[in-house]
Amino acid sequence: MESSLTLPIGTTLDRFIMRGQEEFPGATGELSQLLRDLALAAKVVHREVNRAGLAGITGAFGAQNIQGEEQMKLDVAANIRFIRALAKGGEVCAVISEEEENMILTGNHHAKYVVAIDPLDGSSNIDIDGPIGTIFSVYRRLSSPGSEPTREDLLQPGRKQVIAGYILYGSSTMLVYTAGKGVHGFTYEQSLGEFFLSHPMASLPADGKIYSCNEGVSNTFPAKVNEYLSLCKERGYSSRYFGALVADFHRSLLVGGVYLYPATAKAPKGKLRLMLECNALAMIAEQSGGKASDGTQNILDIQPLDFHQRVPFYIGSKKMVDEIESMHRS
Ligand code: AHM
Ligand code: MG
Repeated sequence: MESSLTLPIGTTLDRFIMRGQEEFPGATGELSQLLRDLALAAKVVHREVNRAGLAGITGAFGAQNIQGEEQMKLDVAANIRFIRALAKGGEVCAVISEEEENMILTGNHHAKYVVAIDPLDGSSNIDIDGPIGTIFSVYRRLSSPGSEPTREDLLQPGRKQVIAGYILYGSSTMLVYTAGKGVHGFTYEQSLGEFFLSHPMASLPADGKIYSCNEGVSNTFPAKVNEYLSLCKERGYSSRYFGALVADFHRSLLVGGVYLYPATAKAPKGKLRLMLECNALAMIAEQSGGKASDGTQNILDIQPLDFHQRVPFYIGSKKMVDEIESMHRS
């Protein structure tokens, strides 16, 4: 048996992307470069997350985002890092971000791609050293390269994503993405400064025994959702909730389960943003055997009308999401 001292070092994200590119004759390498730009920004944010307490970047920034939510210093720092990386990389002509009201034009009018990003999700975990994440979606623009990008370039259903992914800053930092051919996870090796392939062709279990939601506000959930939660309890399922979507979803990806954020009294349309949080995870779920729904339809089929549009969100093991949908129908 091979000693752990001599195990091969593994496949870096860069090498994996290059191999993937070779499968598409005629590929120009722009998407590969875009992914590398995101990975570079992820490394910088990883560093900032890890020393946040020392570098004085925990706590509130002192301003609110356009939804009136308090911005944390790390929210603002991550937003700058990712947008700068995408603008400098040159492959993206426009970006929308949870932290920005309007579309940001990068100045690269000749670029073919647009990006929707939540630079730092689960902000309330920053100051307690809990897991947080970055969520991103890449689309091919609809307008002609060379012209000024339009709102419609971004307002595309999740089905049109060419790449979707997330970065989880947890007990280790992981980058998970799909380009439509399965889902692959990479773990960050800090001392080498590289993401290494650790979860090739991840498969989200078809069924699970964990449900994940903010039960503290369940008295304002729709009755059908509470019926489902009662069923989970009758079956002896476990409840787990980080309060950070990426971390809660990542658990489902690895061991199965369902995450629920229905409409509540405080968030009558749901809390999570279709374009900035839900679509990317929905594509990853589908590509790994899972499913995402708003209770009545597949998240990926919803035509967005607004960059910051919210939806009720159910995601995870297919059987569990199907059951939630059928309870909504009944
Ligand atoms: P944020 O984008 O302001 O961080 O909010 C999104 C987060 C999700 O990551 C998480 O699942 C959810 O909000 C938690 O909300 P709540 O505190 O209402 O349970
Ligand atoms: Mg968010």
